[in-house]
Amino acid sequence: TKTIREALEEVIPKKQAQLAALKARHSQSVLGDVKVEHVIGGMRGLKAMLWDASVLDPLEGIRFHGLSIPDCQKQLTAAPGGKEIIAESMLWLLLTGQVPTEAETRQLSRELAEKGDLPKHVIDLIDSLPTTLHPMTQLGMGVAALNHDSKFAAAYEEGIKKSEYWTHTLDDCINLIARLPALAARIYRNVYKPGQEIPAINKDIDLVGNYVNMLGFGANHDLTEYLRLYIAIHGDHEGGNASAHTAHLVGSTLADPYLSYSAALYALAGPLHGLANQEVLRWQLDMQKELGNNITHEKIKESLWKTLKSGRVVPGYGHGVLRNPDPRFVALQEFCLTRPDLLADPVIQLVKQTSEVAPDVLKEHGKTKNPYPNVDAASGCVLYHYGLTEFKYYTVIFGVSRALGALTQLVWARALGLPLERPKSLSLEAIEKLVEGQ
Ligand code: CMX
Repeated sequence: TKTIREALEEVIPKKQAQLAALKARHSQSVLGDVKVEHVIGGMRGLKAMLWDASVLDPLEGIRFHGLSIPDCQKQLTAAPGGKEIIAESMLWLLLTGQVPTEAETRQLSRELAEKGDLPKHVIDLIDSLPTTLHPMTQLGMGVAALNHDSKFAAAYEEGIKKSEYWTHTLDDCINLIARLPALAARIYRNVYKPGQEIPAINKDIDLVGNYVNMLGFGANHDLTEYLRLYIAIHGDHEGGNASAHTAHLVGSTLADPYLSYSAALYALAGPLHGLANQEVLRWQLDMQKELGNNITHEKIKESLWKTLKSGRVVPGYGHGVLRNPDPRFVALQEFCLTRPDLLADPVIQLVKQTSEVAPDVLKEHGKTKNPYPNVDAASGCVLYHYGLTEFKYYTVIFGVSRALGALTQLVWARALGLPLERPKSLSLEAIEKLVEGQ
């Protein structure tokens, strides 16, 4: 059985050769035009980043090295006694481009469990924070403080060759992914369940199994399965989204993976990005309170218009790239459809009913380019059903997940020797001058 490092050692030279050939033959080939709308419009659609592990098609959604979410559900290893994809098999796929064997997946689970304990200074730091500090702020601080033990930073200080960057980056990325559950669980316990003892990491189970144990929900098999699926399918969403892009940008300065991912978490903490999953549930619960019993499509429609007319966005709908319902939303909805207790839950029913009404309302409203639900429309309500009701915490779970993709790409950016990112900016006057007479 190969280790993840051995698997990478096999694929890296091939990818390096592929990149070298592309550079030699096509450095000056054109991929598209840069228009003024790109410069003033958040760079939507501008092809300007290399990101190999996943590609987002506007109509069919995300593919991880060519595999759709249903493909992954068929091909990637589940936990013993479980059915859903686990984080380790997704991480292996993202990093190597290969579907791991069951033995490889289990070996990676063990490696992560063995490396999962937090150093004392991080425990002390997190325990010293006010419980009123947003859990995402705490997560970013804890991740940054883990850089105390960065192998990359230490090796860089000693002086290493560029060709060795990736191996130390890999050490840090694996250590960080391993430690995120203990960090995220500690934040949850401090803020919401103080005074309870956190169970030790079980070396024989998977990353998310341990995470759910440490959160205090280990006895709930369905929640554990849900979080396995959730964390696997939130793992990567190509490179241009704000959190992935931030990790990539900061990493390009050769700041170590802890600092790079800490910065990414603060991008994820914005309401237009990861914080939306906290917003969605709050908004749906307010809607439920407002509409009372016997909620009809008509009543939901009125409530949606109320949100829109007050100048707010409908959280959980729309997307920077997608132009169809998000297949991650579909996968999470399907999880609900197979479980009668979830189907009977009024909040889950409301989320489903809202997804039947909102696209037409948003089309009529006429602003958003994508009137369909994104993943955040569904993700929180299942957590709520299973008793993880603290929705300020939901983005933290997203943050545990997104590490899989963002850190994968840091390893690859260093393996491929990608340079410091430094696009050209222009003043308004400079843009006017350039376009005059065109
Ligand atoms: N409700 C109301 N209006 C919306 C909307 C929504 N859900 N989504 C987009 N719009 C509006 C935009 O605010 C924009 O209006 P203005 O021209 O007045 O500024 C207009 O439609 C065009 O926007 P767009 O090009 O369709 O969308 P963007 O690429 O600019 O933004 C996103 C994408 C996700 C930020 C936006 O759809 C949104 O705010 N959605 C709600 C928040 C949300 O669900 N975020 C989670 C996204 C997934 C994730 O990253 O986690």
